[in-house]
Amino acid sequence: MFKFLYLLIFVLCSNLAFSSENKLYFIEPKDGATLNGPVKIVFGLSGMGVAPAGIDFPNTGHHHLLVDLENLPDLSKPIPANKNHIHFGKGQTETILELPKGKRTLQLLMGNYLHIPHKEPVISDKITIFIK
Ligand SMILES: [Cu+2]
Repeated sequence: MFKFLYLLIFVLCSNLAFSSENKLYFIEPKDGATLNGPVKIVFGLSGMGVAPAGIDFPNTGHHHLLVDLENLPDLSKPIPANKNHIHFGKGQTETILELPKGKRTLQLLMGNYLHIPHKEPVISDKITIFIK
C-alpha cells in the first residue's frame, strides 16, 4: 500500500513538473534601460519555487545572475562562481549590484540544490542595460 502511495506521489509530482511552464524573467531593470549604478535587479519566476542551495525539494532552485556572458555555461555541470556567474544560494529574489560603466548584459539561470541547471534548463532572456 505504501509503495503504491509513493508511486502515486511520484507520478503526481512528475506530472506537475512537466505540465507547469517554468518562466524566468527580469522584473527590473527593463531591457535597454540606461541606469546610474548601483543597479537594483529583481528576479521574476513562475511555475516553480525558490529554495536555498543545499535544499533538495522538487521543482525548486535558486537564482544565478549571468553578467556579460557571451555563452551559457555548461548546463550539465554546477554553475561556476565568479564575477560573471553570481549565485543567490540563500534564496534571494533581488539584489543591488555595482556594475562597471558601459553596456552590460544580464541573464538569469536557475540552478538546483547542487547549483546544476535543471533537466529542462530554466533560463531568462538576455537583457542589455547601459550604466552611466
Ligand atoms: Cu548556485
